This record gives sequence, structure tokens and C-alpha cells, in this order.
Amino acid sequence: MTLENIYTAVLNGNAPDAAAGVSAALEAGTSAEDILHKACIPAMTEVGRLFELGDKFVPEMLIAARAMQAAVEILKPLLVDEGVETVGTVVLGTVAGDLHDIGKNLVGMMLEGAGFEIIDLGTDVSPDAFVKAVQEKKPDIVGMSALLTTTMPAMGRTIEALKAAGVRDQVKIMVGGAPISQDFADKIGADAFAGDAGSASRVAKSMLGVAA
Ligand code: B1M
Repeated sequence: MTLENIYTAVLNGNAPDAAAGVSAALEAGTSAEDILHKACIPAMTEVGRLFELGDKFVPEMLIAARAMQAAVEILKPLLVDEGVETVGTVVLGTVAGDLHDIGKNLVGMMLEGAGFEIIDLGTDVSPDAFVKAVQEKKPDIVGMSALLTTTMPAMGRTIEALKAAGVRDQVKIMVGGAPISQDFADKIGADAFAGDAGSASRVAKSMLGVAA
């Protein structure tokens, strides 16, 4: 099974084929990183491009996402190095109004692999829910993900809510997601921006002064 077969299976939302393809590719010696970055993520990018063109619709995006998740499920133990010493705790979530979680989950996996404990609040997380998690769990970092231009402002609102609750200075804040940029992160007063899951773990470590 080639990377192209996996790409096609994810693109077409065929979860059984995607899972079988990943298992076969791993058996043939392809690395988990290559499967993720050369087949799965490009397939989701193509799904988005076709959606924009009106050639794919929401249900098709959803079944492609399920196929991606089936693939990631198999890759996870290989991407996450078990038994790494804990370097800090991250409260992670997709912001209010936003249901996209594939990128957030990958970021969580990579952070876990880098030794962070992850408290995943899920999707559509309100500013209040972030505040409550910070008050109760006392994390080192709050990580927010947004995939929609319309939900980007929820990141700023969350930072304001953390300030209002008096806990902003107790945490570092990292933001990311396809429409997010360093400029935007600076504008809303986040401590850091990460462009992808790999850099998220480097950025998180550097915010805490831990060697990468
Ligand atoms: Co939606 N969707 N979607 N969608 N969807 C996008 C985002 C879109 C760009 C598609 C398009 O038009 N080309 C578009 C947004 C346009 C815009 O805002 N300008 C869009 C739209 C419009 C919508 C709806 C509004 C559609 C509708 O209903 N009419 C709707 C909104 C629902 C809602 O959230 N309220 C919607 C719904 C959905 C589905 C539910 C069907 C499904 C999501 C399923 C799921 O996540 N479980 C879906 C999908 C799958 C997509 C696309 C096709 C793929 C997203 C994805 O998973 N990418 C997407 C198009 C695209 O991105 N090309 C699209 C792969 C993933 C690995 O990348 O999430 O970017 P990404 O994560 C990366 C980095 O961004 C970064 O690291 C990750 C890994 O490297 N990163 C972080 C992410 N979070 C981070 C946090 C960090 C650091 C880095 O620190 C904390």
C-alpha cells in the first residue's frame, strides 16, 4: 500500500481503506511521520480546496475527517513516545464556536510525545471553560486552536476572560490553527504562535525554558 493509496482513501473518506493502508505502509517500513505529512495532511488540505471550489460538501469533509482520524489512531502510539518525563501541563481546546479538532488533536499528541501532560477540553470551548480549567488544573500553558476566521476573535475573548479572572499571568498562552498568524497572536496578547504540530512542542518547551 503506497502513500498515494492512503491519500486517496482519506480524500474519499474511506476509513477502512485508510486504516488498512496505514497498517500496510507501516509494515512496509514507511515512517509514521511520512504517512502523516505526505499522505494524511495533504489529503485534508485537498478536501478543503475542493470544498472551497464547491466540489465537496460538509458531509464529505466530515467523512474525510473520520478517515483521517482512523489513520491517526494507528499512528498515535508511534508518534507519541511513551514514558517521557513530564515537562509541564497544557490545557488545550478549540475555541468557542469552532468544531474542528484534527489539528488540535495532532498538537496534543505531539505535546504529549514531547513530555507534556495534556488536559484536552475538546471543541467549542467557551472562555469561561478555559478560565475554570486554569483555576482548577493550574496548567503551565493554555493552548487554543481555531480553524475559522469567524472564531479567531474567541481567542482574544478568552485571553480577556483570563485577565478578568486574575489568572492570565499564571499561564503562558499559545495559539494556532490555519488562519492564525504571529501578527494575530501578538495583537491579542498571546505569548506564542505555532504554525504546526511539530513546532508547537518546540514553542511550548521554549516558553517554559525547557531545552528542545
Ligand atoms: Co471545515 N472549514 N467547516 N470542517 N474544514 C475549513 C477550516 C475551511 C478552510 C474549508 C475551506 O473553505 N477551504 C473553512 C474555513 C474558512 C474560513 O474560516 N475562512 C471551513 C468551513 C467554512 C467550515 C464550516 C463553516 C462549513 C459549513 O458548515 N458550511 C463548518 C464550521 C463548523 C464549526 O466549526 N462550527 C465546517 C465543518 C467542518 C467539519 C465538521 C465537516 C470538518 C471538521 C471535522 C473535525 O475536525 N473533526 C471540517 C474539515 C475537515 C475542514 C478541513 C477540510 C480540514 C481541517 C483539518 O483537519 N486540516 C478545512 C480545510 C483546510 O484546512 N484545508 C476546513 C488538517 C489539520 C491537520 O490541519 O487543523 O490546520 P489544521 O492543524 C494544523 C495547524 O493549523 C496547527 O497544527 C496542526 C497540525 O500541523 N494547529 C495548531 C492547529 N491548532 C493548533 C494549535 C496550536 C498550535 C498549532 O497551539 C495551541
